[in-house]
Amino acid sequence: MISRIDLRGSLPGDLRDVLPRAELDVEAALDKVRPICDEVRHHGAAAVRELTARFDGVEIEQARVPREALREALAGLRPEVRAALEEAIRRTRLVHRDQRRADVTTQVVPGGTVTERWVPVDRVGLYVPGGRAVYPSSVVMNVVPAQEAGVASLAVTSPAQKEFGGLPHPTILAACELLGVDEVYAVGGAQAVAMFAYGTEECPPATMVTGPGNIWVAAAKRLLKGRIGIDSEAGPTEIAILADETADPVHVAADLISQAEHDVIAAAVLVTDSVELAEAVEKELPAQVEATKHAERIAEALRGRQSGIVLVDGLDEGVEVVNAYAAEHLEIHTADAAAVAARIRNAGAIFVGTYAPVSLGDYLAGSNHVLPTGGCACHSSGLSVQTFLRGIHVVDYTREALAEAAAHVSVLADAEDLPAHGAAVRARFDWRIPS
Ligand code: HSO
Ligand code: ZN
Repeated sequence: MISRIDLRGSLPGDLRDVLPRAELDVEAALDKVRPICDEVRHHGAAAVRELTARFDGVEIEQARVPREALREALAGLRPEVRAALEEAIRRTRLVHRDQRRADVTTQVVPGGTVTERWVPVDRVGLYVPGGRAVYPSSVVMNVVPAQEAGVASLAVTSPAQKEFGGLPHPTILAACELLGVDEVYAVGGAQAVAMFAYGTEECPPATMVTGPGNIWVAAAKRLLKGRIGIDSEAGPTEIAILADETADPVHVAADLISQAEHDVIAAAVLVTDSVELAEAVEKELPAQVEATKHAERIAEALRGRQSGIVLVDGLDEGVEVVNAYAAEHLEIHTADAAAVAARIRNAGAIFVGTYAPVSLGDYLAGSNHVLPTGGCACHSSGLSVQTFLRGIHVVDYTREALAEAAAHVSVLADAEDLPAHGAAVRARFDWRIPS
């Protein structure tokens, strides 16, 4: 059900070549997405409606979800789902509130200061996937950091669903209402990103678009990046587990399965130095898969070449492998899990020990679940308050402080053959400072 990759002996030079990984060809989708974005750019709301009819098979009169529909969705939400969402919001808010940053002023010289001022972007469009994946939890993970960053204008969009009368899934609407987001659109795919990027008669343009989506959403984000800020192009979800002989194969199998549940191209990777554990997990997987609801999807994900059990000689090699893999989620199931976790440099999020499964992080740990995939964890972080802030340097120098720097500025300007730069400083001092 899952392949084995035996790296015992010696580790290859470039580990990334031998480790399992899903490939998502966003580049190939760009050509399809370009005309869609152009239509929205030139024909606004009418194009959004037409594209929604074409791609989602839903005729909508307007993209904006009426306020009343949000209230009704919350009223119709099962009480236990409401309670769970409220607790998820509370915990996520706790963590993200602590991410807020104070402005920092550095006195560089007497009379010369630089302040880094953290300013939220003006308006954010949050994409929430629809279709097979109904993720109210992703509404929480996107909205909370934006709110805690102080973003003044927040809009959510999610695909129109035929079965819900052209509105997004009611649980998504209910989550928006719980979070106090009243600007919601029933638009999905590339046209949703374009709607936020260019604006339409119905929807003012946004400065930034965040949130996970399918390949068309990722392609539109790549295409329109620059005009809008984006977070990351979230690819299929990944779980890596680093485990030794102390790990419980039942837990390991259950956690691999939990993320394989997302998609047939989701990745589940176990890295271990214990052949006994590998064998026990190989035995455990089919039994657990068979008993679960989405058995076929999960089996396909586990069989796919993006998933596998990687055998290594020891924990040191295991750490090296998972650092090279840079998983979106990394679980550590080893004797001293916290010590091993401290040695991890590349991961979207690290889950330490038996009682911190990824599923906890998906909903209720307080951490964010919008995380870098496809190895991007070696250079990027997950969604946070920081995603929505810009650090603006505010430079404030007195006459004396500038005078003191003027000669150095002139020398460097001349060294770059940009003498007018030096002159701009000297102009304030009757040109008297020599260059
Ligand atoms: N594991 C997904 C997030 C998610 N799981 C949402 C369940 N719902 C990507 O981090
Ligand atoms: Zn998940």
